Amino acid sequence: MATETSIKNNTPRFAPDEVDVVFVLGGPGAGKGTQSENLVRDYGFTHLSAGDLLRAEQVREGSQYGDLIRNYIKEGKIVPMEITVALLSNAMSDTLAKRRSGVDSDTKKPAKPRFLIDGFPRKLDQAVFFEETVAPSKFTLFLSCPEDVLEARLLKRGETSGRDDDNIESIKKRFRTFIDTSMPVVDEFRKQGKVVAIEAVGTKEDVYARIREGIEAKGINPL
Ligand code: UP5
Ligand code: MG
Repeated sequence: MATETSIKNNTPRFAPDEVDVVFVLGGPGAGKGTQSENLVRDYGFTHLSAGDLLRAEQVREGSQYGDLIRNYIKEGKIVPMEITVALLSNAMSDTLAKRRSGVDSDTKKPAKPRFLIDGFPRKLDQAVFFEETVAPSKFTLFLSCPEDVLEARLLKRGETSGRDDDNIESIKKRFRTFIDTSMPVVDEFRKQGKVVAIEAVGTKEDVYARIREGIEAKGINPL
């Protein structure tokens, strides 16, 4: 199990035989959150959205990072990884502790805990750091979708979402950051043969059917 020493020694906090970690990447609005919900239901994943964790930290009373996170998200910039990795790593640890203590024992779970890490890593150094210190990934589920489709989805969601970054100025900045900074992560994992790439256009159901086929080919079976 995890200790500070193990992190310093660059030994991952969670070993690959202990957990299955799948990164979910794709442009803003690609459907990472939507499809993750399906995967939780059918495959027993625990879904950890880096963006959701950051938004929760932003409004957490007593957080020293509230203003910083708010500004980064509005500008579509990537929050310093120490913050995000700590949130993700602690959420994984909490999930495993709950599982051990038998809370939630009525929900069906896979024998080996499965995590969907949604919207992370967004930068190459984050990918390296996470895999070295938290857990190596099994593969990355990459949802690809053209920008005009993404823009339409996000503007529509922006009518009701209340998200500070669902406005056209922030959306354009998020697109830029995704292309310049996050796509290299996908390209690197592709080189390693660790990407399941899915065309994320069409209905939510169509996209999900493609995802199921892709992940089952990688050995993730339904419950
Ligand atoms: N929708 C989904 N699929 C559809 C389909 N097939 N057909 C029609 N509509 C579809 O979906 C978006 C909208 O599209 C919804 O209304 C949905 O119904 C519809 P959603 O599933 O929410 O897409 P998702 O990919 O999750 O979009 P999201 O906006 O969450 O993606 P982002 O990557 O922009 O947002 P995230 O929350 O991950 O990050 C926000 C910000 O946090 C980043 O810009 C960054 O500033 C910061 N951040 C970090 O700094 N570090 C991190 O590690 C993570 C985030
Ligand atoms: Mg999301």
